[in-house]
Amino acid sequence: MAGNKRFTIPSVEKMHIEFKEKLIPEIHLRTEKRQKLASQMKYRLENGDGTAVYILGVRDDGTASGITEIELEESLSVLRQVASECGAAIDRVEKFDSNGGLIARVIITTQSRPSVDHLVVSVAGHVNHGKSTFLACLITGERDDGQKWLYLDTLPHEVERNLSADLHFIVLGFRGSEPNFMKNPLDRAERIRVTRESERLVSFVDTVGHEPWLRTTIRGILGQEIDYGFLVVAADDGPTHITREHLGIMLAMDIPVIILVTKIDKVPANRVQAAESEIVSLLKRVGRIPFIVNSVNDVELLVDKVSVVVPVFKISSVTRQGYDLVYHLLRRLPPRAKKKDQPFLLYIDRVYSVEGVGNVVSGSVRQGSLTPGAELLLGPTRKGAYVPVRARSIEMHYTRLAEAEPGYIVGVAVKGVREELLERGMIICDPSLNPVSVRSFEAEVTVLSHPTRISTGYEPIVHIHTIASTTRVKLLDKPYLKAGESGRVEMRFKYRPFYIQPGDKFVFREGKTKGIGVVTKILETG
Ligand SMILES: Nc1nc2c(ncn2[C@@H]2O[C@H](COP(=O)(O)OP(=O)(O)OP(=O)(O)O)[C@@H](O)[C@H]2O)c(=O)[nH]1
Ligand SMILES: [Mg+2]
Repeated sequence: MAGNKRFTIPSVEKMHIEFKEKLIPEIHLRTEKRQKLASQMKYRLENGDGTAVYILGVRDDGTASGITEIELEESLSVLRQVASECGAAIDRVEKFDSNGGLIARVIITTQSRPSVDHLVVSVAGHVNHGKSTFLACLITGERDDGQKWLYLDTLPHEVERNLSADLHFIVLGFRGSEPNFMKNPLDRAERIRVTRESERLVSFVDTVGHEPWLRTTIRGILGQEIDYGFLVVAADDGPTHITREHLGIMLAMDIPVIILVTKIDKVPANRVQAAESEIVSLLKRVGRIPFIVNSVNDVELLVDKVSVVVPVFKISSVTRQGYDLVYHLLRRLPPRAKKKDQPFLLYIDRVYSVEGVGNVVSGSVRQGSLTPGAELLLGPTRKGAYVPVRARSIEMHYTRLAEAEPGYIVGVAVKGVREELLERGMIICDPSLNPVSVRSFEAEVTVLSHPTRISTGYEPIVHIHTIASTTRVKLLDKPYLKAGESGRVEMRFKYRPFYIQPGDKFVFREGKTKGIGVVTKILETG
C-alpha cells in the first residue's frame, strides 16, 4: 500500500475535482447512490465550466490508496453511465502507477450539441480551379495570397505537389447573420469554438479535381449525406470535361447544384462573360435552368428553388468580390429533408485509431440519430456477418456531441471490434435496421460514356455510398448497352458483401466508361 502519501494536483482550481477511492457498479449504480453521484457530477461540471475531474485511487482526504486495473474498469463504467445521465462523457483517462496500485485522473466534459441547423456542402470541379482556396477564404474571411489552399491540403504530398489528394472537411459557422470566422482553420480549438458557438453550421467536403483521383471525388459526393453541391469553374479556363463529369455525377445523385465562377480577377470582363455563356449553355444542355446571381435580391428569389434552378455566382478569392452573396446564400439555404425517425445508419468512410480512445470510424449519418453508449451492429464483414459494438463517444469537427443527427459528419469511437475488421463501405447501424449482407442485386443502369459497348461479363467499379467495389454485370433485357442507352442488369459484388437497399443510386466506371444506376431489387444475401 502507498501508506500516507498525499496526492496533490498543482495549480488546478479544486472546485471541479472529486476524489474517489473507487466506484463499484453494484453499489454506486443503485438508484439512491447513483442520483447522489449524478447531482455531485453536475455540480462539478458547472463549477468547471463543463469539465469535471475525478481522481480515482485516492481517498477523500487526499491519501493515495491505489486500485487494481479491474477496480479502475468498474469505476470507469460507473462514471460513464452517470456522465451520460448528466449530458457529459469521459473525455480521457490518465493513469499513474503509485507503489500500491493505480491512480487515475478521469476528465469528464459536457457534450455540447451544435446547432440543429446544419448543412453539408460538397465542393467539386476541375483541378486547380480554386476549390480549396475558396473554402479557406470563406471560413477565414481573408483574401487569397496564393497560399490559402494550405489550410485545406495538409498532407505532405499535397503540400509538395499543390494538389488536393484526399477529402478534407471544414466548417463555416454563422452567429446571427454574421459568419463566425476562424483565424487558423488548422487549430483544433478554433474548430471546436466555431462548432460550439454557431447557430448555423455549414460542413464542407473539399474534394479533388485531379482526374486520376476521380474515385475520391465520387466518394466526396456519394459517400456523404450532401445537401448541396458547389461546382467550381475558373473564369480563365471555363468549364472543362471534368466540370461536366462532376456536374453529371451531382445531377445523377439528385444533389442541387450551385456554380461558382472563380478567379474573375485574373481575366478581362469579356473572358468572364464567355465562361458564363459556356456554363449557361452547358446547363441548358442537361435540362437545367441557369440563374446568374448579381444581388442579394437574386439570392432571396432563388434560395428555396435551388433544386430547379442552378445559381451561378461570379467570385474572386483574391479580391473577395462576390463573397458577400455566397455568405448570404449559405445563411439562407434550407437544409434538405432529413430521415430522423428511422433506425440509425452510417456508412464508414474512414477508419482510424486514436490513442486513449480506441477505434474510431467516421462518416455521415444517413438516417436516424445516435447517442453515446448506444449498442450498434457493425458490418457486414467479408464473411457477411454483423458484429455487436458500442458507440463510446461521438465527435463532429473535434467537438463532443450528445446526439448525432442525419447529415452530421461524425467520428464514432466504437468498442467491441478489432481494427483489422474495419473497412470503408461497411456500416454501423441500430440493430432494429436488421441489416442484410447483399452479394447481388438488380439495377436500372444508364451508360453515359463507353468507347464500345457493354455486355454480360463486364466488370466495372461500383460506387454506392462509401462503397467502391468491383462488380460483375449480367444484362437482363438486352444483349448489349451502348453509350446513352439504359437497361436492366444484375450486378454481383466480386469480393465481399455490402449493405445496400433498393432505391440506392450509384455510379459505375471502368477506364473511360462511366454510368449511373439505381438499385431496384436485392437478389442474393448472406
Ligand atoms: N487569381 C486568382 N487565383 C486563385 C483564385 N482562387 C484560387 N487561385 C489560385 O489557384 C491555384 C489553385 O487553387 P486551389 O485552391 O489549390 O485549387 P483546387 O481546385 O483546390 O485544386 P485541386 O484540389 O488540386 O483540384 C492556387 O495557386 C490559388 O492561389 C482566385 O480567385 N483568383
Ligand atoms: Mg483543392
